[in-house]
Amino acid sequence: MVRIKRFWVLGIAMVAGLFLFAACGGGSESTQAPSPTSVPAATSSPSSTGTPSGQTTTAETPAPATGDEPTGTVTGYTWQLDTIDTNGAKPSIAVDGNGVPHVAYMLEAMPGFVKYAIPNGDAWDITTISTGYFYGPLDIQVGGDGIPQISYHDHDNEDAAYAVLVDGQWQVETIGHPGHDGWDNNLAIDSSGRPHIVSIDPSQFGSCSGVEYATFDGQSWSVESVGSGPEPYEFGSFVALDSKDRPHVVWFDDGEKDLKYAINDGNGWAVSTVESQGDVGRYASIAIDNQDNPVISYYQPDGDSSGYIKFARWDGAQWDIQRVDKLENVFTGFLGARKTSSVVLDADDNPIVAYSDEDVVKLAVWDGSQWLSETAFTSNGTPWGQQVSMGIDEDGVLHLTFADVSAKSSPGVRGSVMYAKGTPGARLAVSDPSSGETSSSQDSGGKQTSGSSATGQIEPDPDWERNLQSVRFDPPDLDHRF
Ligand SMILES: [Ca+2]
Ligand SMILES: [Ca+2]
Repeated sequence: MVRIKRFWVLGIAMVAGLFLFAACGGGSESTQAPSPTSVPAATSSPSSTGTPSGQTTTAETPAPATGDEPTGTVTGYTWQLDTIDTNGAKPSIAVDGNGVPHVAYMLEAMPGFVKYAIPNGDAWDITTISTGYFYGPLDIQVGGDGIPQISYHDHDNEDAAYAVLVDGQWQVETIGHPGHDGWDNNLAIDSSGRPHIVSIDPSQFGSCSGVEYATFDGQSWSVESVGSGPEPYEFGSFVALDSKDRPHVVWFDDGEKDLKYAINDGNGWAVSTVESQGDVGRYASIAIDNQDNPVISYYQPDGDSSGYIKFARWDGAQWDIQRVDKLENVFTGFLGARKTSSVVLDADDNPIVAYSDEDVVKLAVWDGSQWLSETAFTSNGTPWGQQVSMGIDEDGVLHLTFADVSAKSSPGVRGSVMYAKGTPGARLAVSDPSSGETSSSQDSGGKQTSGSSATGQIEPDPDWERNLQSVRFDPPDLDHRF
């Protein structure tokens, strides 16, 4: 009966959505870019590490020593693959200050679960945090205090949910707020150890609120609209905090088919457009560099099942946008792609992007002048979940989690939750960027095999443009709100 009721509710929501545009006033003024004002002080000096430009160039990589077999891969990473759990979906990962990966994953079922895993020797310690009817993506982060926190959508309570590990016990609470909200959850932890959660109060359930932002002051939660206007779930939302704890938020504007960005400098949200040409900006991931400037990876469909992974970097004055790679086997929709890419920055602020479709999990590394891309894992008949989450530790080791999908039907997908560790090492010489090279890397999991490697010579983007809209940042210092 619960199942019948749920689908009935979904049906009502879909009908309600037809009237939403008018109900919300049909306006999208709140998504207009703010008037150009000052450039953030923190970005006045450009990165010294080679800001990505819109053009690709050939690396001047020395040839391998004569007579030696090249070791390593194009990107230089050696991979170890491990299965965390054979029943789960939509995992997320965070790496603590000791380089230990913390993984959260879920099952979208009635009942489903949210679980937490950390390595213990050669195995994983797995804890069930909550059981019920939940939807992903969820997110996990670890604060500077080493405490893991998780956020997700509680479909029973129709709210965002939050869990934190306190004295060895998980404490779970829902973040009560009007609307069937808390979808497409993403979490950041500030310098005080407090959570900042961005999620969608979706138009499918009649809301005009769209992207919502929740904070906790130690006593209670506050939830506010970022100013997106009405948005559906399915395309993700992502938040990162800079060194001043200012939240930077990205999402896909489904009405305009644009990639949107917002920052709150303490005086409210300033919303602007990162890229607007064509249908662009789904499943965005954001990170903040050492200059407090945002970098974003995202997806641009190019047909029903293919599209580009793109990358945008705020260089202090404008967004530099370029293509990273192309995915050929993307399945979209309610049971399809979600967090298709994940971006991190290395110690030199060079971006590293992991991304996935149903066939491959790939990695692209910006080496200062070009993207080096490589297939880390290829599916062996069971499709990948097209969702990857990545962290980087202080040694530059990459920690990835993703899942395969052995069953795909409502209410959700399920399969095996994987963990991959990428240890940096020697990069292969890049002799001819236009032709792919093949190499192999370790495959400790035995289930999937590593595949081809190539430099990232992606055809020029005909839609490429520099978005000259300034973003209102300006505060010399942000008073911490806590
Ligand atoms: Ca609610
Ligand atoms: Ca709400």
